Amino acid sequence: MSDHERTFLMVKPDGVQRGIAGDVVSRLEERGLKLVGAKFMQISQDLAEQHYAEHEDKPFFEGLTDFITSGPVLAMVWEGQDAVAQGRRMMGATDPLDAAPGTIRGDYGLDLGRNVIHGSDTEEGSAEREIDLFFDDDELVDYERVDESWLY
Ligand code: RTP
Ligand code: MG
Repeated sequence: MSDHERTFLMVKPDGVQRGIAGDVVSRLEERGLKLVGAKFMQISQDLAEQHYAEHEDKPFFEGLTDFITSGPVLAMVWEGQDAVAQGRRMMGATDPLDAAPGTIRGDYGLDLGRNVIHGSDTEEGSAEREIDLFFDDDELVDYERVDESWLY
């Protein structure tokens, strides 16, 4: 268990266009994760290919990078107890059809491509790699949330 673990979570272009970004932020805040970095941005082709490098040999790679660069995203770093695994639980399964109601993808996802949110997976080093790819160290903010004594 890790108290102050960090994860990279991102509202994808479909989530931004459909006005769900605020709800995603609310859910993560209410769960007790702490926002330490956020950037509303347009992902370049180069960044998309680096971000999804693990999928570069898959048949869906081109569609995936086209989609993630198709409009602005809200890239974020969240911190908290077991933040990586908690983020994945709150996102739900990759395919919204399989995602449980109550998860972000289960409640809002349209299909396998338009599944609203990206989150670092639990593989060792994934979150650190993605945080470094999207954020400089000085873009992450160190502060205490007022309810922090309840969270840890
Ligand atoms: P993400 O990386 O976006 O958070 O999603 P994930 O970990 O749940 O799923 P991953 O296996 O990493 O796949 C990345 C994204 O690629 C799309 N995908 N398409 N056509 C297909 O078979 C297929 N499989 C995956 C999904 O949009 C998934 O979010
Ligand atoms: Mg993934």
